Amino acid sequence: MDTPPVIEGQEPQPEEPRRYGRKLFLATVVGGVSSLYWGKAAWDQVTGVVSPVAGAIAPILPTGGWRIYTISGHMPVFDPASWRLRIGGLVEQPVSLTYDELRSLPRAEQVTTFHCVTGWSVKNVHWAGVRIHDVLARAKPHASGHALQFTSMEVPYIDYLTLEQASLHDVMLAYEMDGKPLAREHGAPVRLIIPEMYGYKNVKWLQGIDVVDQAGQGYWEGLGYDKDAWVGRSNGY
Ligand SMILES: Nc1nc2c(c(=O)[nH]1)N[C@H]1C(S)=C(S)[C@@H](COP(=O)(O)O)O[C@H]1N2
Ligand SMILES: [Mo]
Repeated sequence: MDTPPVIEGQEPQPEEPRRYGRKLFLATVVGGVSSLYWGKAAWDQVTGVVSPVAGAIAPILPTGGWRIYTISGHMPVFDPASWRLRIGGLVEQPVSLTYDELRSLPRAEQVTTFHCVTGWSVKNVHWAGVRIHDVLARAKPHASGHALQFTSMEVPYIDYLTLEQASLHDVMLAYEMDGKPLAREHGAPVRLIIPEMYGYKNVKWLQGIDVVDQAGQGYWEGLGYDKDAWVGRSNGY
């Protein structure tokens, strides 16, 4: 993910509700997997220099230091009428939450730093959302469950946390970022946040959580990244 990427332009797709001046698809070091960057007019001016010096110029860009990633090149669309967060797997009572039901669970807030394994970070991100135990409570996980599988609407992006990891005090299912509903590019309507681990564990566009007996292999882990993505301790970074 840290080789200077190839930049290709792509016209905005007609069904996209939000228009950007341009989309830049950046092929990553992992063949065939693309990362998506975009921004408004500013990107056009920096096209060509963005990849080698992205870290240096990031603070002046409208993305506020974030780089937007998608494995598919197409961001899932959140439809409040049909979206559900499904809780299943090794549970007594599978649960399906609407967006309003999710929002009605106890609200948690935190300010934490977000780290991508490729070396960029965004400090002091203000998140609001729900704690995982509040989401799992109604489903009543079986004692045989030791891990959680997080499934994105962006197929086939999944990742896992052990129950122990998932119960760290600042693990969150975030539906707001910096005082606003989570934007589509950041994983609307809800994403996993685990500040102790690199970004690839922070699944965007969440649609399901399954209680499983043990943590399996997440999307990036299948491509060689560490299963336990502890910031500062994993992948030699
Ligand atoms: N569904 C999905 N979730 C994802 C990714 C992705 O490509 N698809 N990329 C991961 C990686 S590697 C990082 S660093 C963060 C980036 O978050 P951002 O796109 O909001 O900046 O999202 C993570 N979650
Ligand atoms: Mo990342």
